[in-house]
Amino acid sequence: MLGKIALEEAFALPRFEEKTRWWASLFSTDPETHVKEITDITKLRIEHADKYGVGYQILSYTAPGVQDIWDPAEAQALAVEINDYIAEQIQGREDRFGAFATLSMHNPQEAAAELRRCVETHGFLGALVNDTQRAGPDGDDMIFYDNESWDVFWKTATDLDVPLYLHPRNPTGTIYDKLWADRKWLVGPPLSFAQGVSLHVLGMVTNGVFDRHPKLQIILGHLGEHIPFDMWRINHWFEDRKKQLGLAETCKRTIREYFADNLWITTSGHFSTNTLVFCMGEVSADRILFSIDYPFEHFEDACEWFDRAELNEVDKRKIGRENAKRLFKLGSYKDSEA
Ligand code: GRE
Repeated sequence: MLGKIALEEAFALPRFEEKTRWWASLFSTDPETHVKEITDITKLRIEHADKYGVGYQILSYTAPGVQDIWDPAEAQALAVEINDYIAEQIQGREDRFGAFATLSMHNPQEAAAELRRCVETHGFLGALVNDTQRAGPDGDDMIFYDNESWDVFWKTATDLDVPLYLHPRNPTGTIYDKLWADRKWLVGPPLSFAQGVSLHVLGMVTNGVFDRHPKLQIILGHLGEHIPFDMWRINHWFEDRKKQLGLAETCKRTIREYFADNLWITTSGHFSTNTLVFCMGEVSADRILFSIDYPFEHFEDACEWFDRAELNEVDKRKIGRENAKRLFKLGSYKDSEA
């Protein structure tokens, strides 16, 4: 399929080359290529995209990014630097690239103001945040965005009518020491990423964020960070026990309704037709978006898998680009019929 749209596509600042190389050494089979790919913005990405039929990419700053910085002033300065950098890099290539804002999530008002600046002055299409914000004197605290102090931020996102991509980050500090240090191979894609994001987003569901902000749109990668698999069980527990659990007050709709109205999932880093078809059954093809997870994954693997997957053509077009055009209002996106 030509003209696919992809939206979990990472870049890094060239000045952090050493850090990028270290991260790549943990996760990549070819760290040198990874460093080149993640710091390139428009050359290699367009070559890959042309070869594999991707018309439009939404770029975001790599994990853990600003969520790893527990000093609030330093985090804010870095977010602004990243946003201005990527805006400049993709200028003139708006036919092929959009961007998500990078945000320091220490302070809801400040995060809201930076989101507004990025959308209004840079034309960004939303934000991507790497799970909880590290905070506190030694970075061991975690800020979740599921309590009422974040309402000002979620209101800004809905006023601006842009989605937020809730991306994982690696476990750190005490949580790492207690849960993961003795089983470190489970950090990242095998388990910890999905566990972190699913906890956070189900916290948003049960703490009433979507009831207070019914128009809010949140995107989850990796085919929904394990939640679709547990949909029946979560629904069963919440609905049968809502009153008993005291949940009826804060969580007025069913988990399936939040998925139909507020949540999207992408195929980033999860190229299994079996799992995709299963997710289509649980959340419907109307809420699934193609993505790659470049350069942690390859265009070739994602695109050849998707193009060959045995899906009906209507669903394939929805997942490959039409849903993204609808969510991001890419009406003028020219490659759509290419
Ligand atoms: C990511 O998307 O940020 C990521 C990593 C490390 C491994 C896989 C992955 O940071 O998708």
